[in-house]
Amino acid sequence: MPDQPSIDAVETDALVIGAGFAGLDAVYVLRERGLTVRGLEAADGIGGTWYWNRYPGARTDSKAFVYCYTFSKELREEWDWSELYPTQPEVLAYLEFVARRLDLTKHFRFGSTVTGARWDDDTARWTVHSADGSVYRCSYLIAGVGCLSAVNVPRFPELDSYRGTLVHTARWPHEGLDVTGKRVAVIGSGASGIQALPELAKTAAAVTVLQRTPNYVAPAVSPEFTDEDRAAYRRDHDEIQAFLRSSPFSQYLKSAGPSAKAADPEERAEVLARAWTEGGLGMLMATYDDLLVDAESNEVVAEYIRQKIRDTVHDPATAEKLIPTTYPFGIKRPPGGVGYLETFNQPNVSVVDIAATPIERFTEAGLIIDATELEFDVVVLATGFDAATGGILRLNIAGRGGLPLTEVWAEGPSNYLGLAVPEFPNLFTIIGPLSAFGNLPSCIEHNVEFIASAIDHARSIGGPVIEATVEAADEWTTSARGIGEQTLLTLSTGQAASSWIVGSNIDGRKPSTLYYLGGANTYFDLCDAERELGFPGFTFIKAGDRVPAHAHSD
Ligand code: NA7
Repeated sequence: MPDQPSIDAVETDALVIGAGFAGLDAVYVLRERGLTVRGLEAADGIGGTWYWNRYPGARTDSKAFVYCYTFSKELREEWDWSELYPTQPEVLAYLEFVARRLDLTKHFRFGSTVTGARWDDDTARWTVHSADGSVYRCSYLIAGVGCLSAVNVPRFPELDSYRGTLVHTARWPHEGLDVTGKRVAVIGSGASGIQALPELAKTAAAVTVLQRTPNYVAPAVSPEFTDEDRAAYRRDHDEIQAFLRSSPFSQYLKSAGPSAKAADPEERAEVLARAWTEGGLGMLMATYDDLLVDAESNEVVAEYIRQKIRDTVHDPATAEKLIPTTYPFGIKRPPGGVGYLETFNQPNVSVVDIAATPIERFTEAGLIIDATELEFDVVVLATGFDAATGGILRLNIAGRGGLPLTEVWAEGPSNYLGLAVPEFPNLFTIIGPLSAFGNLPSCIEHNVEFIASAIDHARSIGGPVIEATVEAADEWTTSARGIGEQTLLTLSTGQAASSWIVGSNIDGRKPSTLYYLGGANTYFDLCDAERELGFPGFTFIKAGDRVPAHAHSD
C-alpha cells in the first residue's frame, strides 16, 4: 500500500466495495441487521457492471424476472421490466431505482477507488485506503467488485501510437459515440463484441471485425413483455424461485434430457430447433445435461450451430470464418446475438481472421495486418475482462502480517466456498472465485445472506473475528479444481479454448479453475449446510482472544 497522509479514519462495522448488484445488496442486508455500513465505489454512480458497460446493444443474457433481486416484494411489485432480456439503460435504471427505494445511495462514497486494504491482528480491523485520500477502518470488509470488472486491454504492439478513437466496450463514453459514416474496427467476438456489432453497423460506413476465435452464437430473442407477462412472472414468483434453486445454472431454463447423444434423433431435432428459436442461453441450458462433460454430445449441438451459421451467412467464405471448429460448444460462455450473424450479410461488414494473420502493430491511422495498413476512425476493444480474481486482486489486499492476496493466489485462487480465504479474517468476497457459475443476482443474494449469517453468528457469540480454516479451504479448492477437471473446460489436457471461465483469455495469465462447476444448486446446498451446522469451516475468535497465526477449527 502506498504511503498515505495521516488523516482521521472513518470507523464502520462493515465496508462494502462496489455499488453494483453485489454491493447494493450487501449494504442493504448488513444495515438491516444493525451494522453500521459504508460503501466505496470507483464509478461516479450506482450500477457496477451496468454503470460501465454502456456500449450499444449491451443487454442481459438472463431473463429479466430472474436477473433481479428477489428479497423484496415491494421491489418486485413496483418495477416493470419491459422485455425479456433488458438492455443496459434499463438494468442501470433498475439498480438506481433499488438504491432510491431502499435509501442506499447515502451509504456510498463515489469516485473512490480502493488502493489497499490491510488487516491488523491487534485491533481485529481492516484499514482501507482509497485513491481520493480517504481512510476507513472496519471489522468486516466485503468485496462486491463483480467477477467481470477488471478490464482487459491486450498489449498490442504500439497501441499508444494510434491517433483515432480507441474505446473499450466496458468503458464506453457516457455521452455515447457517434460512428455515423466512420470506419470502425471491432476487436473481439465475445458477448460484448457480438452485442455491439449490429448496432455499430447500422450507421458506420464500414465495420471490420478482427476475430481471433469464432464463437458459437445463438440468437437472443427478446420479446417485449405485456401486462399479462408481468402479472404472470409476479404470480409465479415462488415457483420460479424454487425452480432456480434446483437448477445447476440458477436459470429459468428447463433441460430436455440427460444426454444429447443418447436422445432420440427426431426428438432431439425438435429440442434443438426450439432452443434455437427461443434463443438466449437455451442452446446450452435448455437442451441436454451432458454438453459440458461429454465430447460426443457436445459435438451434436456444436454441429447444429455450425450449420445454422452456414444457413444464415450468405457468403460461404465469411460463414466459414465465423464457424468455430477448434473447441467444444459452451467452453466459452455462449453469447446471444441480436441479428449478429445476419449483420455479416450487410455490405459494410467484414471479418478478418487475426489468428491466421495477427495484428502486427498499431499505427497512427489504424493497424497493420499481413504487412498491410488498415485505416480506422474508431477501434473498439471488445476484449473482455480479467475475470473472477482480477477485480479483487486490484484492491491490494494484505491479510495477517501483511500477507498479500496476490501471493496466496499466485498459482490460482484458493478459498472456502468462494467466500473466504484463510489468513484474511473478516474478508468476504461476493461471487468470488471458486463460487458458483450461475445467474449472478441469484448467486449474489445467496452469498450475501450467508455472509450476513456468519457475521450474525460471530456477534451472537461475542467474537468478531471470522476466518475460514485452512482445512476447509484446501478441501474446497481441491474439490472445485477436481470438478473442473471432469468437464470439457479441463485445463490438464490443454483442451480448453481461450475463455475467461478459466482465465486463459488474458495474455500471460496462468489459466486456473475459477468457478465451482458442480452446479449452482449443489453450491447453494453446501453453503446452506455450512450455515445450518454452525459454520464448521470457519473459526470464530472471541473478542480479546489472541488470534493464532494459523487458525484451525480444532
Ligand atoms: P470475452 O467473452 O472474454 O471476449 C473477448 C474477446 O476478445 C474474445 O473474442 C477474445 O478472443 C478477444 N480478445 C481478447 N484478447 C485478445 C487479443 N489479445 N487479441 C485479439 N483478440 C483478443 O469478453 P466479453 O466482454 O465479450 O464478454 C464477457 C462476459 O460478459 C460474457 O461472457 C457475458 O457473461 C458478459 P479469444 O476468444 O480469446 O481468442
